Amino acid sequence: MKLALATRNPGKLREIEPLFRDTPVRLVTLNDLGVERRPEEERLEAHPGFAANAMAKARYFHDRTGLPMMAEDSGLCVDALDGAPGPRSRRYAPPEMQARYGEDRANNLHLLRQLRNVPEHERTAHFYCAVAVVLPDEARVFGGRVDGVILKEPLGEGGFGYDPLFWLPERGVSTAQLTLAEKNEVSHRGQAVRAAREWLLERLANETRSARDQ
Ligand code: ITT
Repeated sequence: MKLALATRNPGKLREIEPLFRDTPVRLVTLNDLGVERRPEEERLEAHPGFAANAMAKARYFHDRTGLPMMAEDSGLCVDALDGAPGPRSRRYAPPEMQARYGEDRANNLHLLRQLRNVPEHERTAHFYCAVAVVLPDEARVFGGRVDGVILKEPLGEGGFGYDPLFWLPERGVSTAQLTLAEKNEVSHRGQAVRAAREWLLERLANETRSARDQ
């Protein structure tokens, strides 16, 4: 089965691809398919919730390609900021800052500034990920969440986005200090993608069984 992955974020691609290795699902990316970026794509993520954004992206690219499509919307929710940046995580820092420092670094700097007077015990946060799968006859959304604490300075070189600021108390590391496989074991994305994968594999197994029984 061919499944297209509707993301233009290389960090997400790196994490999702290994989760489909050794399965009958063959992942193809928007790049592989030559799906060029259009300005209207920015408006797909205007909903207030992760699930609605993920579904909007999956439906949009399903309509554009005609292929089974998986999309995800994810972000960081900080308790002391009433859940911000949330679904606006990629566009959190002001555009001038993003132009000057690059997206991820600007967002991290901006977050540290917003939390500068917040003590350690109030810096709790979570990453959330919604994964939407759109097939010709059915659409589903799956969720995943990981809890942590926002550090006062960046730590680690791996991952992407806010990983250098996201501390996992049980493991005693930031998510930027985990290998790809370790991050997938615990992360919001790992959980949501595995749930989507199990559902797809179950569907495939049922289809094979009913084709055999006919
Ligand atoms: P696509 O829509 O093309 O998939 P995007 O980068 O626009 O890619 P989102 O709108 O879902 O994706 O934004 C996700 C942002 O949330 C991402 O840019 C990071 O800043 C943050 N984020 C999500 N998951 C993360 C993770 O595992 N580690 C660190 N930061 C993460």
